[in-house]
Order: sequence, then C-alpha cells, then structure tokens
Amino acid sequence: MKMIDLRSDTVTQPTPEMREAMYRAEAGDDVLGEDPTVNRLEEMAAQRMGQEAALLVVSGTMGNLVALLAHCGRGNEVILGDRSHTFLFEQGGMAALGGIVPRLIPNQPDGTLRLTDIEGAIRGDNVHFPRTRLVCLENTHNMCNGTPLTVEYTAQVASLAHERGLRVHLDGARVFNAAAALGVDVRDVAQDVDSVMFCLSKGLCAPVGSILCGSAEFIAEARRARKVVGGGMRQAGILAAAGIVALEQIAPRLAEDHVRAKRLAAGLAEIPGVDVAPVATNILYFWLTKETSKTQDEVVDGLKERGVLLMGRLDGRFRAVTHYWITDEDVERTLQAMREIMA
Ligand code: TLP
Repeated sequence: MKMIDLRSDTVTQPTPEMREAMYRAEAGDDVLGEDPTVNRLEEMAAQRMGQEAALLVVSGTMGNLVALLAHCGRGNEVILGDRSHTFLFEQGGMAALGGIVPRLIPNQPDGTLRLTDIEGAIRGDNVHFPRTRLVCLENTHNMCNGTPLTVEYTAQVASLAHERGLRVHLDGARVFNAAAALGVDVRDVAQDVDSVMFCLSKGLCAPVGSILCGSAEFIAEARRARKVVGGGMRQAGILAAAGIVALEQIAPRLAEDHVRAKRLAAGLAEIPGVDVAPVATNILYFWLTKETSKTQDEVVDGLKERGVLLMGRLDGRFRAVTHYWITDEDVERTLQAMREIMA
C-alpha cells in the first residue's frame, strides 16, 4: 500500500528528471565561485524574482538567518509576525547567533501585519532603544492557513518601511505557490522587497536547498554570512542541478496542488465533526468540532493505519499539505479513510 504523505511538502522526493540532471551536473568549488551549475541556478533565480543577485543556501532556515545577519547588526531590531515561521520554528537563530532582537506584532488571520502595527513598532531615535532595521513578511503564510499575501499589500508594507529607512525581507519559502494562487508572475510578488528567500525543497521537489535573492551588495554580504554559519558548499552543482529542474518543470504546475487541496477541503467539510479553514494554496488546516467524541490521536492513528500521514496536534488543528506526489486518487483515499474514522 502506498503511504499518502500529507505531513508537508518537505517530504517530496526528487523527480526522475532531477536525479538524471544531478547525475550529469557539471560541478566546481562553489566557495571559490567556480561551480557553473550553481552560478546558472543563481542567475536564473535572481532573474525570476526580479532581483539583482542570488545565493544558494542549505535550507530555508539558513536563508532567513543569513538574510537577517546581512541586513542587521547586533542589537538591531526586526519587526515580524507572532505566527511567523522565523519566530516560531527557527530556534530564535537571529537572537541566538546574530544578537538581533525580534519585535513581535500580531499576524492577522490572513497572514498580514497591520500597517498601523508596523508603524507603531518602529523605534524612534533614542539612546535607550535598539534601532529598527527590518520588517519580515511570510508568503504564503504557513501558520495562517497557507494564505498568499497580495502584491498590493506587499507593496504597501515595502513603501511604509522604505519611507522610514527600513528594509523588508520576505520569507517566501512557498512564494511560487503564492504567485500561482494569485495568478501573477512570481516577480510581481517579490520585486518590492529588499530580499526574498524561497525553498527549492518544498513544493518544488528538489532534495536540498533554498535561494536568497536581493541586490548584488546585499548578496555579497549574505555570502559572507553563509560562510560563517558553515554553509559554504563545494561541488554544490549536484544539488543546484535539481533546483534548475525545479524552477523549469515544477514551479509552473503548482496550481494543480492547490486544486487537490481544495478538493480535499471540500470533502472534509462534508464529514460531520470536521471543520475546515479556508484554503488558498497547498496547505490545509482542519479540526474536530465539539459534536464529535473522537480524539486527535484517534484520527492521526486511524489515518496512519489506512496509509495516510498528516501533521496532527498542531495547537488543536491538523495540517495536510498537497504536493507533486499527491494524486487525485490519494485525495479520494484520504477522504474515504476520514469518513470511516469519523463514522
Ligand atoms: N516549514 C516546515 C516546518 O519547519 C514546519 C513545514 O513543514 O512547513 N519558512 C517557512 C514559511 C517554512 O514553512 C519553513 C519550513 C521554513 C521557512 C524553513 O525551511 P527549512 O525546513 O528548509 O529550513
């Protein structure tokens, strides 16, 4: 029986085309700037994001960390959402390793930060205060139902930040999903921010890697920061080759995953005892209502017995994420399993 793995899009295996490209990849020492495949991927990525330059990093966490290290000095403050991945799930790396102070403001249910909250959190020039340097956004917003932030909203935040002398970093781990959901080019989503990180190893199916994009000057600084956290890779062309296939072949098809997530949500919503959050991309949250006596463990274990894996017990919610390897049939099998468990 095939396991239907909906825990995350991080579980995606590389495609056969990726494995072939990795096998054939030309490689060199990337710390010396001599890996032709890495250089090609970085150029492609920068061009797609409408930014000057790009840097391949090991992971999304490293991409966000080196972005913050490159934007901020020790004691500087960063405004970010209280449900952001960078705050919740990256071990406070900005503070632990960079001496950077997180200034939290509430994420609205759609993943946005209120402009008035951002404005209110910007520090004045006062010897008692840290200096505010950066605003961080997340698009799509993982914990806020995978919601995409609109191009207009991002432009508003960037314009407010820039007027006040701040920069904007976008955690765009799933920025291609955002573009697909909004029906716009990814460049439109990323062009107003000063830096954007996106992941090759989530819905884009590559085995390893994320990319940080920004101005040439910023990327030069980020390259230093990557080295000090031990992220300088040598013959990384082997990994970059899969990233090129990801951009060329997988990015254009992400809307299919969104259709399947919506189908799954519609089916779950019909099951008594289950409530579903609105779905816009490939991330779907649902939970049990008071009218059922089933427990979260019964659901997670029952699904597992029937060959379906998902993230359970996330502050009372379940998360299911669709991706390249999830088919229409897998969605139907998952719904059938849920109907049996809830019966
Ligand atoms: N998210 C993972 C887990 O860490 C929760 C997931 O399964 O969704 N930004 C965002 C918005 C993310 O969702 C993630 C990973 C990261 C950054 C970090 O990327 P990695 O795992 O490559 O360090």
